[in-house]
Amino acid sequence: MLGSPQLLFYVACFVLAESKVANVNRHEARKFPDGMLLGAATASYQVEGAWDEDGKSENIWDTLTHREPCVIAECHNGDVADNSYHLYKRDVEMMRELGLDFYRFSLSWSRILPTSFPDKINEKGVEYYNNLIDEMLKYNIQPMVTLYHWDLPQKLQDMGGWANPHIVDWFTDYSRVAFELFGDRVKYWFTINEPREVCYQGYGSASMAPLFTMSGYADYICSKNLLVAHAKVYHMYNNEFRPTQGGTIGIVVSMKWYEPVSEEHAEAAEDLTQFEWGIYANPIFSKTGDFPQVMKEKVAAKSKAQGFPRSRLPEFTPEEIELVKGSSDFLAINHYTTNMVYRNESVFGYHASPSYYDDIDVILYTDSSWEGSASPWLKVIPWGFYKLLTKIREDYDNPTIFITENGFSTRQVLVDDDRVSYYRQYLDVMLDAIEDGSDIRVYTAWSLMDNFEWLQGYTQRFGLYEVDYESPDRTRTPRKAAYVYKEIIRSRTLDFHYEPDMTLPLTIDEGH
Ligand code: GBE
Repeated sequence: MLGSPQLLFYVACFVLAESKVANVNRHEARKFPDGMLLGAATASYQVEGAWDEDGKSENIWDTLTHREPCVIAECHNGDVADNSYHLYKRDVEMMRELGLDFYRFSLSWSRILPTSFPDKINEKGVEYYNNLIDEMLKYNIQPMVTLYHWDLPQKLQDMGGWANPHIVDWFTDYSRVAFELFGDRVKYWFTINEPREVCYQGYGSASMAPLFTMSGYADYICSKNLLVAHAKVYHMYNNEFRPTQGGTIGIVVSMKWYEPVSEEHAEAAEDLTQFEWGIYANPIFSKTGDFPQVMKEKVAAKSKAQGFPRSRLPEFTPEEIELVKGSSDFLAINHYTTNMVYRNESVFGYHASPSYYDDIDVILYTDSSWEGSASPWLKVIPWGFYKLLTKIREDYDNPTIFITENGFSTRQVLVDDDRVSYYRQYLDVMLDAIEDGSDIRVYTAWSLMDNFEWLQGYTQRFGLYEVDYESPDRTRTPRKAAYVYKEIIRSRTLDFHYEPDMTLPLTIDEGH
């Protein structure tokens, strides 16, 4: 019977018809919910340049890139970067070309407070941010401001940076100045961008400034201080500024999805999740607060076996647990990609000990069959984003979510079909999660334009606009993804079939 050509014909017709239906459904144009805000982001050190102009003092990225220029790809640095300090009007023009609802940027601490402290406020630095904010507001583009996106004043680093508990006061004092100066016009605040990258990459794995390698010690101390500093600033805003300024404030956490290689590795994936971002989400968004239980237990057990008199993971006092719990109006997520995870005998002794990854006892990797980008770590796995959003909805009682970064890297190229495809697929599953009930209010493309990609310099490009680093005026040119994103924002619709005409310039629409 199986051999019957007639039956095979029917089966084939059925399969074709079904797959066509599935495809059409998948690619039907989809509306974004009313009120959803669509924008793009950058960060101070990555775009501003003007590293020593008008009274700005040095931060840890200035120091790193000058002291050890060639730890950065092609010995690049952010001395000029996109020169946004001087070209902010062009930046706002691009925001208008795209029709952005908002623009997320960060403040340079050492530009506003050259001594690191509020004893002296640098008028010129303040003027730059006032100009940028006012220019945006003129065209109804909301500023969303990150207080700290990795460029710590060098003096504070010399005093231990995030490993010194006094950072709580330093960060609170600086943040108060920012609220006082800009809070009349800025209604969306983010305290700290990506604590994991600040603490683990900065103090543990030497992959961000200040390039320390004290994994399993300094990274944990940093995490605790950072959470307390964040919470103090949250409560300060709440008590001293929200009553008159009426804005909203929260923390930005980088979250990958961790997929177990099979069901038997589910626990390994969950453990890793708790170490990687539960460490920041649990103290703020769980009902109990505090570091995740599994993390406390694992680090305490390892520390004991290693002969330490106490856990290498510092403890919160009961007051600190209460202070940190609930200290965010929303959960802001930066999401890019997914990793596979497993745990078997081969993991024991695999990582240096003591260290952060040795405490977790897992191995992670990206599958070689996955579609890649210009960044080795960034693979295109939209289903991971969907699973992540589902987990957050379930674990933390459906918090309000802002997607504060999502994006894809290429080399220099204007027709960036792979970036277009990435954005469409990730937005598509985000809309699936919203349909399932996730409360997602904000979506942010990383990035408005190419910029200084940290240790990768200008070799990996995330921009909707390409930046020409050979030209003195850092010419910005819209990529295909810019045309596509503009149409998404204009129509409030995700349409996989839209093809822009790139022979036409990307111009400012009426009303923008
Ligand atoms: C964001 O971090 C940052 O907020 C933004 O500043 C940055 O430009 C953007 O991502 C694009 O990278 O070889 O696997 O060890 C790991 C996202 C590099 C989180 C990539 C650093 C993901 C943290 C390199 N990761 N990133 S490796």
